[in-house]
Amino acid sequence: MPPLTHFAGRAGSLAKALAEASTDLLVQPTVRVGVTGLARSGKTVFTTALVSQLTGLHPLPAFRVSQEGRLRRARLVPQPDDAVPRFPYEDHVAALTAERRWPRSTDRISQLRLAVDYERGAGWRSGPASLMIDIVDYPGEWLLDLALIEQTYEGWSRETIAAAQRPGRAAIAAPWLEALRRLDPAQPLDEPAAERASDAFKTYLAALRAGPEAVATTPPGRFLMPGDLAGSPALTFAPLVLAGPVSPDSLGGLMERRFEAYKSRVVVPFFREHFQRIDRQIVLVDVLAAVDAGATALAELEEALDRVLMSLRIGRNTVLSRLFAPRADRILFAATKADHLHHASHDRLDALLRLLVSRSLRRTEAAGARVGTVALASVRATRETLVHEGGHTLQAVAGTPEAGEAIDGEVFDGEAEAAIFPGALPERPEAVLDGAVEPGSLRFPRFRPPRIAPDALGRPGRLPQIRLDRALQFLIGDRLA
Ligand SMILES: Nc1nc2c(ncn2[C@@H]2O[C@H](COP(=O)(O)OP(=O)(O)O)[C@@H](O)[C@H]2O)c(=O)[nH]1
Ligand SMILES: [Mg+2]
Repeated sequence: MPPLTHFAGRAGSLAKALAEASTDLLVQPTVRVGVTGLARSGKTVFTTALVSQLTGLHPLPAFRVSQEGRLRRARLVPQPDDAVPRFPYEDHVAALTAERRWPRSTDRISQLRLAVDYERGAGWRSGPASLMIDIVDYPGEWLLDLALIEQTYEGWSRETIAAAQRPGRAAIAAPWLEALRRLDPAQPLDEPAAERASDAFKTYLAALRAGPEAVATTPPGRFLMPGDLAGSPALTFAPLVLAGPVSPDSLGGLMERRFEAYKSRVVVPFFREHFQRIDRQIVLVDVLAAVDAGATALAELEEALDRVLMSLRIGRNTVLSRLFAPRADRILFAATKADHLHHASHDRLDALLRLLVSRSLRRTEAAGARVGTVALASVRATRETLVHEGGHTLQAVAGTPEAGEAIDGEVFDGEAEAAIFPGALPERPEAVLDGAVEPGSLRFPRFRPPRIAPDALGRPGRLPQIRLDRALQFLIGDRLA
């Protein structure tokens, strides 16, 4: 009997081994890359540029698989998730190359799948291989909502109203706070009153974003970036001044129910279905815009980074970490639009972002994932040049300012080129946070995308970029080794 048992045991494990080997063949190696950042940080341009560089097999020196000549083919294939809109790559790349205009902005999640064939690096497993890269572009505003999950309606109301009373916000918040005073949470449930309260709150949030803080960090994220929920009752709520428990058929009761529904129907599904499945995350940050806007905007940007890091590396012992432990093991923060600066300042821009992120890492006690920073331009709209001004030679950038852009009183027509000295970032990044850069002293006109010469076959040539190759190496280099 013993031999038979023994044999049966072996057969069982052999069958299991075979089953595992065959599922390995069926399951494609896949990496899910999340692209996020607040509105206008450069997500659409980054995703378009990334796909264009890979599918065009353009040389990317710091991206090892490309540098070593091991990249064979990259093509777009149907994405696995039917419920998520596809990222309209073809429209965006045509806008950039054929029309020389930036892609139109979008406010929702979208996705693409790239199938990459490559040659493995030297070693025992060398030979052809393939990797599916799923790219998910989603608004960074939605990450702000993670903070809501553990909050009650009462706590959220109190905190949001208190934040509106910060000294710098007085003027901006006044109309909303005034409207709040006229609302009684105990008043009978009344839909038009709920709508008015919610509209006044949304107007306040929009004014915050348009004001000197420039960066939006006050949740709910969908109020700033509604996606396909625009106009839905799920977004018709607002904080109220509460004096105690509210009855279900009062205005306060309605608001509380909507707040809870927002959490369970909007926030939780987003974190479960999208955020938690991301393997590698890039967070785009328009650092230059914040530097130029001044100290308040920089402070607000730091707060936004804290919140992003908190959602990416939720502390070990919280309720949130058990619910939403993210699996991303590499997080890259990227300062975008570096082409506005001469390359002498690119390292300074990187150093400034690194300083902001490291301060935030200390505050949030984030741990676990590898965190990197880079200063990049997904699409480089300028070239470098020198300008002579008052006996000095300055390191400048030249490009085509968008029609209507004005620099030193000159208004551009969208065709003429201009060389511009943008100003330089201080050598020590700390100096920026100490206010060494006068708000408005930097010159960052919006440039049109670059003119691209067609290649030998008449196809659109490659889009110039800055350090996009470094970003790719950090994000997925190890998966193409
Ligand atoms: N010069 C330059 N401008 C950029 C670059 N990336 C984005 N932009 C500018 O930033 C704007 C917003 O970018 P977009 O990708 O639409 O931002 P999103 O809202 O995060 O998707 C664009 O319309 C461009 O004006 C870049 O690499 N270089
Ligand atoms: Mg976009």
